[in-house]
Amino acid sequence: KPRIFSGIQPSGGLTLGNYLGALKRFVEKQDEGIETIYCLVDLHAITVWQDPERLRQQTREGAAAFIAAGIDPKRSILFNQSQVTAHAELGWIFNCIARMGWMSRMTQFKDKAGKNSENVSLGLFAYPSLMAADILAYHATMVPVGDDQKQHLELCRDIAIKFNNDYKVDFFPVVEPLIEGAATRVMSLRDGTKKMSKSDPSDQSRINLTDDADMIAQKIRKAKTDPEPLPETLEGLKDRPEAKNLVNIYAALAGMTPEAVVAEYAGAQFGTFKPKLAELSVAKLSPITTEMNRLMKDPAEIDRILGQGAERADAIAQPILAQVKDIVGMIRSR
Ligand code: AQP
Repeated sequence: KPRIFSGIQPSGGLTLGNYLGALKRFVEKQDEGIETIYCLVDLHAITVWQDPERLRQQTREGAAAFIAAGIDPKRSILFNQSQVTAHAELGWIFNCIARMGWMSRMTQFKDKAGKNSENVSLGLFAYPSLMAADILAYHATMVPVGDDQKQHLELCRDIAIKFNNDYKVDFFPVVEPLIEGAATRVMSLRDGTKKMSKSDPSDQSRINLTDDADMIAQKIRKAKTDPEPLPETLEGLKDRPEAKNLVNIYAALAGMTPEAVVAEYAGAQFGTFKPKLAELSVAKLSPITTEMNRLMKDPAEIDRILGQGAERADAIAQPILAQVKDIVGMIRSR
């Protein structure tokens, strides 16, 4: 039976990139009736130092965003990672399966560590092996993510295969990334070659799910573009990363293909297209923002939902972890 797992880091407020690349698709998968498990990955978030009070706040805000976007905590399992200890335990076992060389080839690690790799946390290096544990602790086979996570999911496969080979078992399934839709990589509004990111120092580079209508309109108006009008066909967006990004965002929000957006706006100037994009963004995002704000008024209720989700997640992960311990040769006598 197919089972979906995915997560988002509560390392900041969620962006339009997280929404289109991940959250919106989490909801679609839930609504298709597939078993869905979604997680605020707080253990991953602390691979970079987080202020404790803000981490709590961002985890609740993330949960509120999931629910406001359409995740139903009855139909999906929604929880924060640290409440289910199987993640950390299996993560350790995978640290002993994964190879240093595999990890050193991860582009996200190289990007985040920059020139300072001696001084980043050991956790940041091991990030992908914990991510493999997140998924495989549930024997999940499908993982909806943005394009930036493709390499980590290939590594997750490598870990599953090596575990199965090392212990001569057929235990962990092969995981399939679900990277689909018009906005698998939403780019920065200031630089069409950089990913839109929570941690970009410029707030103008991203749309946050907490931005109000005026802020969204202002950021889109100021978004970097070139002076050319929109082309007749997609081919004409080649080498125009900023223009292409805005078209892709429009397509994903409207539920259209990028081809259809270009066909509709062929020859239009950005002076015409940007207000339309702003209008569409506000129409799609402001109901989510309003609902998030309402949910955030009752943090105890959010914590209760996360706790219940964690119990359900634990019930799936514990038996799988117990089997892993048996396979590896660990005594379980209590
Ligand atoms: N720009 C993006 N376009 C499409 N999808 C994206 N995702 C992130 N940015 C984009 C997808 O969102 C999910 C959760 O990401 P994450 O929070 O675990 O970490 P991240 O990818 O590192 O996100 P950020 O925003 O860039 O955070 P920081 O700056 O803290 O690292 C993933 O499925 C991801 O693909």
